[in-house]
Amino acid sequence: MIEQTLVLIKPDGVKRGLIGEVTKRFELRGLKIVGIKMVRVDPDFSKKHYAAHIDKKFYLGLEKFIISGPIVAMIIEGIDAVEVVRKIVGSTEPKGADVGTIRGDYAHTSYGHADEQGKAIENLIHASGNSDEAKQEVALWFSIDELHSYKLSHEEHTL
Ligand code: IDP
Ligand code: MG
Repeated sequence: MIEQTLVLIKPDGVKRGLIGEVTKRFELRGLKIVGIKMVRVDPDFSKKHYAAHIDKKFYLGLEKFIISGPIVAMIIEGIDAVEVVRKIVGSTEPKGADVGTIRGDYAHTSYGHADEQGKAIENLIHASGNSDEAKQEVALWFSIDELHSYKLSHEEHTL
């Protein structure tokens, strides 16, 4: 199934200069970036995006983190893109994330360290967790006219 999913390069990823490294990984896998922009999130928008986490003990730290600098938001399209993108991104805690994933290659912080400091876990990337979340998040972050329809060269060559 061809799906669209939301990926955010969080403020830590932008500050680390990882925009190119992250987008490269999706592009080399053959996935298509159909929308991309740099944005600064405010507390109200954070509450919309992280609505499912508002009551969690780490929410305030998460909001502080997500509004702390510009974010690169992109919509990625491809076959089962939600699942494939989550695999490329790796598990939530960088310490335990598999080497070869973005979180496992470029970060190493732990839940324990984040909790000790009263901070959100800084894990470079957000990616929609499932198909329903992806549909909601694509609509929240991008308007129809910000999404583009085109063929990658490998799609043209297989026609
Ligand atoms: P995900 O980003 O892998 O989907 P979620 O459970 O949806 O993980 O959590 C959203 C974000 O909240 C995480 O990426 C991380 O930045 C932060 N977070 C999640 N759980 C904790 C925690 O226990 N302590 C601190 N921050 C957390
Ligand atoms: Mg999530």
